[in-house]
Formats: sequence, structure tokens, C-alpha cells
Amino acid sequence: MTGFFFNEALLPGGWARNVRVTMDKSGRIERCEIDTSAHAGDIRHTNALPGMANLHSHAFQRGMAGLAERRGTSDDSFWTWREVMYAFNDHLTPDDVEAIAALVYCEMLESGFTSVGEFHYLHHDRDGSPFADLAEMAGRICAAAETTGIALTLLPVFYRWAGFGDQPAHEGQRRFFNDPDRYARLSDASLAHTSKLRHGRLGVAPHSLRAANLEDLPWLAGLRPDDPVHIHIAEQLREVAECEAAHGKRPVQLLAESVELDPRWCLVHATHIDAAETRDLARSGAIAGLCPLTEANLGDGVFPAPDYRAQAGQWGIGSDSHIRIDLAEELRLLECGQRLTLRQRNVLAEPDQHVGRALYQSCATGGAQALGQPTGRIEIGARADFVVLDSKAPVLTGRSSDTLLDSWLFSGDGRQVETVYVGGERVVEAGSCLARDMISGRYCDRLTQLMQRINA
Ligand code: NGQ
Ligand code: ZN
Repeated sequence: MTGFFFNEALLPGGWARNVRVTMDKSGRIERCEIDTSAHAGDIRHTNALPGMANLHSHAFQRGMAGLAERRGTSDDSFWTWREVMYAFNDHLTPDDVEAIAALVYCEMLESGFTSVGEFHYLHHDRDGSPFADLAEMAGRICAAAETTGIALTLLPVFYRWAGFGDQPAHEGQRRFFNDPDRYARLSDASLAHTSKLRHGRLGVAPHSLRAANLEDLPWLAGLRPDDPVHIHIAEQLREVAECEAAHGKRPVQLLAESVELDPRWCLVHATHIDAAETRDLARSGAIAGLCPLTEANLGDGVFPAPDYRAQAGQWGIGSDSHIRIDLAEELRLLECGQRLTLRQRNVLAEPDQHVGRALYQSCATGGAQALGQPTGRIEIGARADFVVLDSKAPVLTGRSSDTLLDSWLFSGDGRQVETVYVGGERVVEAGSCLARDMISGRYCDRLTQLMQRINA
């Protein structure tokens, strides 16, 4: 049987040498042997890392990267960025969304992400009316995943209110809005699309405690009882203050008291948490969904990673607004944000441990849990998702195992990702997603037209 043979691979227990992996028909790892030799016909690589999950994506926002970097008349903030984002998404057609998502997923694969959680809320047509297929846009997201080969956990977003206290959703949010009945139908219609994908999964996602109220949460969490539940939370200080004003509690505290937080849950950002919330989140087994590049770009703040980690809190990473899509850079900023605030080095690792491995393994396993995808570990039963680095690249020369990983994450970027497999199928070769040319050509065509419409 054809197998993979790696001179070294990062397994759950650490780096192993001369690793041979075989898989079953569904693309799951059947055997994993170390200190062995290659069989004739094996696919050979110098190294392999487990595939990384990108646990939080709003694919369409890739199309507006760089369009919100001009200072306005007053202080700019997350909230002024959001106005620009709303104005941008007003123009998007299903063809635009599919073309943008395909480029996003292509870029993700090329940087080492093998699965994505699409936190999808652009549901309706430009005037706010539902498409004939309520899940038309979800179908476009699935089509983009199919084109690229990335594993997809689709998270259709429940968005009902404009803010705390059940403020009615406003004009800029018309394309996101659903009542509970229509959301349940949207979820079913989305399943018709995700179930056609080889590595598709469907979860649920109350947008935030601003856009879903406390009564909405239990039935949403119960709608798909075995699947992931994602929510934005405590990203901005203003949102914490509004939550305290409306409910007398901080967001994570309020959420933890309103629902049973458990390993199905992913709390995206959770930037502003106090000591008690840090403890409760860590204990719950839920995932903190950190998006370092977006959180920096939007001026959100810095997650209390050392305290959370000290209490065995689990996390993963997402590229969220896609101001950049680069796995190495996300992990680097997760660590370097702490270095800048604490004025220390090598913060997010145990004594004598390499930071690269600590970051990579914790985010790969946490991200896989958040997406309900059998990935993030090279072990029996996991999907054969592998990321192979170009060991001949200048920044990786002479490195192996932990120094290879540290050098990639701290001094490299997506350019050192050579080959990527999802479920044993090659999706990136010589650094390029297989459908790269078609996808970028279509993206550029759509974006040219879109920018003309926006600037008209
Ligand atoms: C989003 N993005 O849904 O795209 C949000 C902005 C909001 C981030 N939170 C909108 N990064 O939170 O209301
Ligand atoms: Zn988000």
C-alpha cells in the first residue's frame, strides 16, 4: 500500500525520525510507525507537520484588506472599520463571494492551514431579501472549499439584533438578519451543501452577545447538539462596558452563566477577560479563538495568554478579517504581542521548551477541536493532513525538528511551505495551490469589477 515517509515528523509526543504513515480510503491515518524505513512507492518528504486549523474566517473581508487604513476625521476604531466593512459587503454578489473565498482558501492552504471555520453571516441578497435557496451564499463558500480542497466547518451565523437590549438590526445589517425560524431553515439548507463535501461539517454560530440575546442561546446550542458552537465575545472594551450596562456582568461571565460552556464551544477573541473569566474559560474546555493579526489591525487589545495557559486553557488561531493570511505570522504575533507587553522573551512555552512547538501544537489541537475536524495531530485515526516545509529554503537551511519549526515561525512565512496534503490528497505543490492560476484569475476579474462598482 502507498504510504508517506518522512525523515522527521512532529507527532503528539514530539519530533520523531523516519516516520512511515499509511491511511485508509477515507483519508484517515491507519498506521504510523517511527524509526522505520520507506517502502517502494512511498511518497517521501524531509519533514511533516500536522495540518493547522484556521478557526475563524470571514472570507469576504479579504476583498477589503487595505481599504480601511485611511484616518478619518475623528479617532478611528473597530467601530469605524465596521462601517467601511458594511459599505463593502453591500456590493457583493454570490459570484464575488465565491471568487474571494476561493482565493482565501487557496492562500490558507499555501500558508499551512488545512481546515477552516467559516463564520458566515452574509446570507441574503443585496436588498436584504433571501435568495431562492436560503443557503445560496453558504453553497458558494462550500464550492470555494471544494475547488481548493480545504476542509470546511461552515458556521452559519445567527444575527438578530443590532446591539444589547434587543436593538432592531439596522439597514447595514440587512443581509445578515434572520429570525429563529428562518435560521433553522437556513441551517438545514446549509447542510445540503456541506454534506456534499468530503471534509465538510456544519456548526452553529450566534454572532455575539450583541446580535443574539440570552434567550436565543440555548436553542441555538441545541439545534445541532453534537457540532461546534462559535461566538464572538469580549473583543472590544466598549462591548464589555455595554454588556455590563445591560446585564450587570462581563461578557464571558454572562455567557458562562447562561449556557453550559464545554468543548463544543469556541469563544472568538475573548480579549478582555478578568481573572475569574480566565479561570472559568480555561476550566470549561472551550477554545479561545485568537486572531492575532486581525486583533492588532482592529486595535482590539492583547489576550491574557500567559495566565490562560498557566491554567491549561485551550486555544487556536484564526485569520478572521484576512488583513494578511499567514500561519507563521499569526503564531509569531501571538507570542510577540506578549513580548511587547511583558518585555520578556519566549513567553508561551514551558521552561526548556521551544516556543515554536508549544505554539504550533497547542493551536493545531485546539483549532481541530473548535472545528470538530479530525486533524491537528499526526496519529492513528486522525486525517492525513500534512504540511511539508522546504528544508532547502535559505531561512531553514541547516535546521531540523524544533529549530526548523522555530526558524520558520519566527523568521519565515508562507513561502517556505512546499507541499500540503488534506486527507492524503496533495492540495499544494511547489508552494502553490493546485488551482491557483484559475482562482487568482477569477478573483482579479471579480475584484476589478467590484472596485469599479464601489468607486462609481
Ligand atoms: C464581523 N469582525 O462579524 O465581521 C466582526 C465585526 C461585529 C470582528 N469582530 C462586526 N473582528 O463584530 O459587529
Ligand atoms: Zn469575526
